[in-house]
Amino acid sequence: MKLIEELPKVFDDFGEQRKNSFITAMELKKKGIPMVGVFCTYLPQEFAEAIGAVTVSLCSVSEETIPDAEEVLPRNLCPLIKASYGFAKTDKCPYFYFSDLVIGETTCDGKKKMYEYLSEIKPVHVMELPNSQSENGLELWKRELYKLKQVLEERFGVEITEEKLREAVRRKNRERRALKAFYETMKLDPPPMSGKEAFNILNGASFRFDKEAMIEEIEAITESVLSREERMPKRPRILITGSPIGGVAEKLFLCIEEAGANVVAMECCSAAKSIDRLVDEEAGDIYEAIADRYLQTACSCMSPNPNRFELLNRIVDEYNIDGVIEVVLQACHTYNVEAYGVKRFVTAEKNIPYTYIETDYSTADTEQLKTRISAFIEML
Ligand code: BJ8
Repeated sequence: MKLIEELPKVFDDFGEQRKNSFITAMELKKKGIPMVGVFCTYLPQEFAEAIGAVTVSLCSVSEETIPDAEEVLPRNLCPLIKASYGFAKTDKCPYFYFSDLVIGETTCDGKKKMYEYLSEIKPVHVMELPNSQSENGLELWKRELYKLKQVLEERFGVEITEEKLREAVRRKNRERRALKAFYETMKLDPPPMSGKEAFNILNGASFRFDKEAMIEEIEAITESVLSREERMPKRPRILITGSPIGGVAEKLFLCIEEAGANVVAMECCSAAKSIDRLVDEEAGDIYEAIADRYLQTACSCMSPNPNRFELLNRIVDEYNIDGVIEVVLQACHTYNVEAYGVKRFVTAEKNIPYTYIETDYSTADTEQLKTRISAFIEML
């Protein structure tokens, strides 16, 4: 495998991948390739892949259209929901524009109610996600997968055979393995790149629509990162946990890195949450295997949510974490309520410092965050 010499450029390019793929999305549409817009890690992308569609995340990371969204949605709502709806409403998101179908899930209350308004603009299919990972929950989620299969087949006129589904499962697992191997390079002490660079790659990878090419690129980046002599300075090792951080990543990494710490792990949907588990490729019942894998996602919309604590436990040990920063988006009630349990687990069971910040997509609180985060990091 050829090593990449200009890694910083690759980190920057991946950071821009979301914007750069607009043109690719348009070209795919011209070729008649269906596009499925998604909002959540619970969505089993294998089904869209099995019909030859590309999936694209519609979770907005910019506050630009929040005022437009607030003409319909309440102000006191999660910025991710408002921003995503705002881009759809104003037709400013090319990925939403190109999506033939949007698939949502009944995760948090704000999101599921937002889908009702979204369906006035685009065809939307909402999957009924159970609230728990119980046997009943698994049965319900499995039924929802059969329903999804039917919806996709009817809309796109393509049959989802078991063979196609298993092929998509194998490819998606390869993708997860490649991303996980990349992510795990941050176990090195000191880490081989900054948290922001790692985040750029992970986030950007989801906007690389040619998945085979993406896997090859990620494997080459991992090799290159591992063989790199340059390392980050040795500093406290931070784990970020909580709500999705795409819309707050810029200010967050700036504050943490300026305060003199390295973000080495992210227990959020762009990182550990979405790549931690594989689907059992050998399972006799592939629907059940897919349902089980996705249902185990460690999101706070599950009650109880033991998998998040199991994942946090592993990350704290394996990445040698010195401090945990929990980031909760404004009005994200499930992460907000779960924060107490996370704090108790991190401080009492893992014996490491924890801090909590609540924020939104604006930059107005950057100075305040800097002060709070640097006080936390000083004490590590
Ligand atoms: S699996 S984290 S992508 S639901 S929209 S819950 S921030 S109030 S996005 Fe999520 Fe799926 Fe879970 Fe991941 Fe809170 Fe906002 Fe709701 Fe959110």
